[in-house]
Order: sequence, then structure tokens, then C-alpha cells
Amino acid sequence: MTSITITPNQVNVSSSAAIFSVDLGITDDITGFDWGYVSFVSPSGKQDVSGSIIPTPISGTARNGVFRATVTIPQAAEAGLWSISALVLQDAAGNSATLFPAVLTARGFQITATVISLQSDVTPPALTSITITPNQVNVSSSAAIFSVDLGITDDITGFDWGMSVS
Ligand SMILES: [Ca+2]
Repeated sequence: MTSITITPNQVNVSSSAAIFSVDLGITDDITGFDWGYVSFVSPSGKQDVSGSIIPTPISGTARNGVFRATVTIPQAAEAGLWSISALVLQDAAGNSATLFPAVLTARGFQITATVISLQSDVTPPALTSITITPNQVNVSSSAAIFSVDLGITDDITGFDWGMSVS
């Protein structure tokens, strides 16, 4: 890593999502930079977003170039100072480095940018009901399906995505 530039230094997500571009000066001795991503965390630590670093440099070469990642901050995201929480860089030979904030700030890189949001949604959806149907299936001769209907409320942005964890 030779440089980090986040533009713009402030976005407004009051009425729509917004994008930070993160331009990274990256060098690699032999095979060149190949793959990576940058993650941001919100002021409270409750929200995080990541963006892939495009492996084609916007200037220079794979072994010494500037590479761009775009990170989308959702509408109604938490307001305040968001910060890079991790940077992962991998070369074409499969060597990877993960850089954390303490190292990045010690090297003098600017790793924060401001999010303006008139109404921040910082509480997750809540579950109000679960209905599983049918209440019995027979898998003796074939697979079978349970439908799981969930009652869900969310204060501001609404339910977006979920999964079961087993
Ligand atoms: Ca919410």
C-alpha cells in the first residue's frame, strides 16, 4: 500500500444510497496485484459494507498502480464518521495481506469519511410471528418442503434480507 484516497470525503444518504470511491496505491514485486476488497464500518460498529477492488489499475501497472474499489453506503445508514475496518490485498500468486486500521493510521493514511443521514436506521428488524407449514412432511421417497412464514417489522428502511442459521 502506498496511498489511500477516499472520494468524496462526505456523502448524503438521506434519500438514496451513495458511493465512496477508494483509490489505493498498491505495489507487488513479481506477479502484481490481483484481487482484494475494502471494508468500512459505521461509527457504532453495527453496520459494515465492503467493496471489491477492481483488478485493472486506473493508472500504472499491476505491479505498481492505483486501483479502485467502490463501496455503497445504503440509504438511511448510520450518520457520522465511517472508517476503513479492513483491507485485503492478494497477488496473482495467491499471497494475501490483511491491513487493519491501526496499521493504516500509523502509516499516515486517511481512512475515514463522513456519512450524512437525516434519519439513520440503526435497529435491526424484529420478529413478530413464525408459522411453519405443513407441520409434518414425509421424506421416505422424496424431498419435501416446509414453508416458513415470518412476521417481521422494521422501523425505518424495512426488512431486506435474511437467512436461517443452523
Ligand atoms: Ca431498522
